[in-house]
Amino acid sequence: MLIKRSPNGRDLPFASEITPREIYEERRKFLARIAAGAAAGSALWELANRQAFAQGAALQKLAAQPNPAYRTPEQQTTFTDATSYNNFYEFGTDKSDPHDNTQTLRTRPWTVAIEGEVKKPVTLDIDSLIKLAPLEERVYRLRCVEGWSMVIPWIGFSLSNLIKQVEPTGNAKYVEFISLADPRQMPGVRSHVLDWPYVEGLRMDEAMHPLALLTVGMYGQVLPNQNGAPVRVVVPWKYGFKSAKSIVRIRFRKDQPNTSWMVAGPTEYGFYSNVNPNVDHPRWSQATERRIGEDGFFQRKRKTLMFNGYNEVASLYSGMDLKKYF
Ligand SMILES: Nc1nc2c(c(=O)[nH]1)N[C@H]1C(S)=C(S)[C@@H](COP(=O)(O)O)O[C@H]1N2
Ligand SMILES: [Mo]
Repeated sequence: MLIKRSPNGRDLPFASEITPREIYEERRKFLARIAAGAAAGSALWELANRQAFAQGAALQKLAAQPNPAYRTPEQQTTFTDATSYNNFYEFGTDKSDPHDNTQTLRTRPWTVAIEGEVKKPVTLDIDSLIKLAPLEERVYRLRCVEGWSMVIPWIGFSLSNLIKQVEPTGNAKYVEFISLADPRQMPGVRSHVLDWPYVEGLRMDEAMHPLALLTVGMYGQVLPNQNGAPVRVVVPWKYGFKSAKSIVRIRFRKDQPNTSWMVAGPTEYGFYSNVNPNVDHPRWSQATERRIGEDGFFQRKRKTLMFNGYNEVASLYSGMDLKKYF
């Protein structure tokens, strides 16, 4: 795959990603015909499948009611940017790797085990999980600790809907999110950049906050693989790495989980990781950010906002020294 680099080093979208929908539909029909015929299972089938994925084969539509409480006047990031500039280390560490490599991720069948300090532990099939509560569209900013941000129309429902159903015990003080770690589907898992599986976590009251979104789609469609299909969390007041992708296990615990990023760099990544312009990363400032899509010579630097602008979460941290609990 030829990747053109823009002068600032950011990958430009492939022309093929802006293929009109009719053309994807044709390609899909073509693929279905191949699948039905002798080519199925052959190298040709594999090749066609890979190519269709890389060219942005149409994703299944997902209906969701826009929730007016979670809108923003800011311009939304384009679908192309949101699906070609990603972090998903299970597929490689370059921003283009998730786009290029996640076609090997199999999102059906998929189950999520809900376990630990709950009265009703359960293993849910993804298709029943999606039906636990009405799907909403919520436009959230997501800011990466690296200093860039996007504005994305996510689809999902408050994680609290799921938590209430499994009835946490009095011992449940934290929730741990565990991503799939299958080296056959995820080539990056063979490298040692992080301790696999990818583990993230929230304090119970954070997880219960209505903003914390159990996410199954974006832009009116199911989640693209590179964005963490079939289910991830989005915690918009925290740095992006708290929003674990492709989750297979949600565990309720007494003690604070050891998250992958804390293990990788304890002085750089704390458990809370709230977006905070007053607490710099040891190697760079967190005072400003660049909005993906605004790149270019005259790119404007945006001021990073406390809690990424989601001030309604401030009361969760009253009395806490957020420099100490970074
Ligand atoms: N399992 C897993 N989840 C992950 C990551 C990852 O490498 N593996 N990267 C995180 C980081 S650093 C960011 S910024 C966001 C990016 O989400 P997006 O690609 O959908 O914008 O996903 C987060 N979730
Ligand atoms: Mo990130």
